[in-house]
Amino acid sequence: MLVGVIGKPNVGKSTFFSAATLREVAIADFPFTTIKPNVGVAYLRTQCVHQEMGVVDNPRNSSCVNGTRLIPVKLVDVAGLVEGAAQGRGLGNQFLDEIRQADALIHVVDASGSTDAEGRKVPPGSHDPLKDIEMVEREFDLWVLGIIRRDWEKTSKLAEQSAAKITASLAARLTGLAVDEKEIELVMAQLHLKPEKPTEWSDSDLQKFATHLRERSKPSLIAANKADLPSAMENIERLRVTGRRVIPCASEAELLLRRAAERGFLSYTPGDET
Ligand SMILES: Nc1nc2c(ncn2[C@@H]2O[C@H](COP(=O)(O)OP(=O)(O)OP(=O)(O)O)[C@@H](O)[C@H]2O)c(=O)[nH]1
Ligand SMILES: [Mg+2]
Repeated sequence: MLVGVIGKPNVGKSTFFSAATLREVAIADFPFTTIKPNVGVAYLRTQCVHQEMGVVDNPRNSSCVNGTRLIPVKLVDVAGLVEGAAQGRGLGNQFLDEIRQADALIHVVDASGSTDAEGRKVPPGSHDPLKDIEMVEREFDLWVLGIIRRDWEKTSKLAEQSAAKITASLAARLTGLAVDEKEIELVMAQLHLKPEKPTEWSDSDLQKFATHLRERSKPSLIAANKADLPSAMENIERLRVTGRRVIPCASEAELLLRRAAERGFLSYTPGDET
């Protein structure tokens, strides 16, 4: 299981990553601190079934600590994304290549609104994090659209003339994104796109296709970070009403707690109620 940690620059992606994996990585209050991706392992907590079933377990890929099963999840923390990245701005779409195989995404946002669209510091509450979410989703979609559009005229004509399935050629070009034929078929049905007439699909159809594919193949949640700052509260509610899955977090505090626990200064297990 691979989870990509993505978002605009300077929102706390690496802090979140470090708090989750305890890996030491570069963290600083300016954009593009991270250039090369950081990879580490975090653990998902779940109740182990061995007690309920009255058996002695012997987990191979995870561990059981006092009845809590710790399931390893690989995280990849990448460079920040800015408007125009799909066309090469900022660090461009190189980072997108690093998360193409991700099974899911954690989209970190600065819920306190204290960084502008490019990740530079601004007074807390003066930037709208919803705009950042929309920008990152748009850039991701444009990148997928770029892959679909490449030689689209030729590919769609060829598929129609030879009765070869457009689904198969789309799956071949999207395989790097961990998208399969079944997902492509489902999205086509959802959008009422005729598989036998791809030359009739409009550009707006292709755009919707890219968005739906992203939503289906890269399920994501919003980590509403910097929730410790007072200006975050109102924004978190605004983000929630958009219907997205929003989890408030304070990665800096979490990282401090985990490091203190690691050094034995206090007892803290991530996910504990208190
Ligand atoms: N108040 C507050 N600050 C935070 C929190 N998490 C991170 N920060 C600060 O935000 C700044 C940016 O943190 P990074 O983790 O480097 O951010 P990033 O998104 O990885 O940045 P880039 O790699 O440059 O894109 C640092 O000064 C962190 O200390 C938080 O929960 N609350
Ligand atoms: Mg970083």
